[in-house]
Amino acid sequence: MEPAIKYRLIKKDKHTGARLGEIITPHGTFPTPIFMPVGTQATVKAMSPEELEDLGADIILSNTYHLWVRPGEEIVKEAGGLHQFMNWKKGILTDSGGFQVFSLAKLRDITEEGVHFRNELNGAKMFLSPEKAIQIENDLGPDIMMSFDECPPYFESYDYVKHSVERTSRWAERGLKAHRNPETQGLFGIIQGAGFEDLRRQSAKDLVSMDFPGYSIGGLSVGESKDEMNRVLDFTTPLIPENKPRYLMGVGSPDSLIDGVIRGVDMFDCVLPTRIARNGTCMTSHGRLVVKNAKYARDFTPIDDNCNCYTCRNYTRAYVRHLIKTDETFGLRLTSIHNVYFLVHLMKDVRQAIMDDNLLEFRQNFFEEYGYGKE
Ligand code: PRF
Ligand code: ZN
Repeated sequence: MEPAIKYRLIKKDKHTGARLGEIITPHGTFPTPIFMPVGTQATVKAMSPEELEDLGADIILSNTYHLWVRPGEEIVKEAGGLHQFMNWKKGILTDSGGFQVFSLAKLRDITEEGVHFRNELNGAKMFLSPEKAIQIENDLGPDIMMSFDECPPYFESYDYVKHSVERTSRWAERGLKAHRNPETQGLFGIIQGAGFEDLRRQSAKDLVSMDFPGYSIGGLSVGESKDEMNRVLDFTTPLIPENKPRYLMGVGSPDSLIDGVIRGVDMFDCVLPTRIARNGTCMTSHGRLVVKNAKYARDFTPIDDNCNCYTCRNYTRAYVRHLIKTDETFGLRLTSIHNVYFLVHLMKDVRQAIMDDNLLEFRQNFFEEYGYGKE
């Protein structure tokens, strides 16, 4: 059997753990390291698929949990799958719903079988298990699907995290057995273990023995410091076989992307660029810019003088500020396009820096210009 997802390693950085590669999916071949914008409800908020494609996005993330609750996976399946339903022709990855249930549902009960919880919309009782999550992901039809895992709070006890990691391994095995489309959809295993090195090692060993086509690193960016996240990445990415892609889940601040790449991460996703865009905050090469501020009322320059996105090529800070201040939806579109372009192109620059053997110098310059360390 030909696996649905393949990774090709193109170059290893001599000075850091960074790698240049490509990930081959049924909807195209994409360069890594890569940033994936988030389209939770089968739409990257405020943006059309054409806008996403024009700015260079290659693969987006969507959510099993949300699409299961509304409109229901059977409707998406009937539409011809998620690509067809939302008119997106490039890559799609879905998260399994585990993390969303843990972070959204207030009343939940975790058992060996799965997770019982109440639907936030109408209070109805719901149950998600490894088999159910895989069935939904098979029906949605993304190129890459996630195993059903538990993401324990970062500062849980060693004993709790140990039991949780062991259960996540059993859930991964059950998911693998339930997966019906391994030739068209690649299923990734998710490494957990909070900040405990031996538990991360155990989790990786269990999952690697199941031979997934890719591995995610979960349980990070959940309240721990950046130094702490980097410490965990330092010992976790080397546990993943070199010929498989490594995906750091839910991470998208520019500094964490660069520091993740340096530690060998190939894929990232985050709601950050689209979320902050909707309250008028832009990421720029000179740091964050709150375009709503009064000081931009008469500023007829683009959001970022180094940016070539649709927004920066055509509109000024003063105009975008006006739209955001008056709650015009076009304003949200313009800031969202800019922020997603910014991260997609940051990764392009990072890939070029790996190619040119100057990633550490790139990091130094970027951090200085962005203002990291000055806050
Ligand atoms: N597990 C899953 N999805 C996730 C996470 C996780 O640990 C995280 C943690 N940052 C984000 N999304 N399934
Ligand atoms: Zn721009």
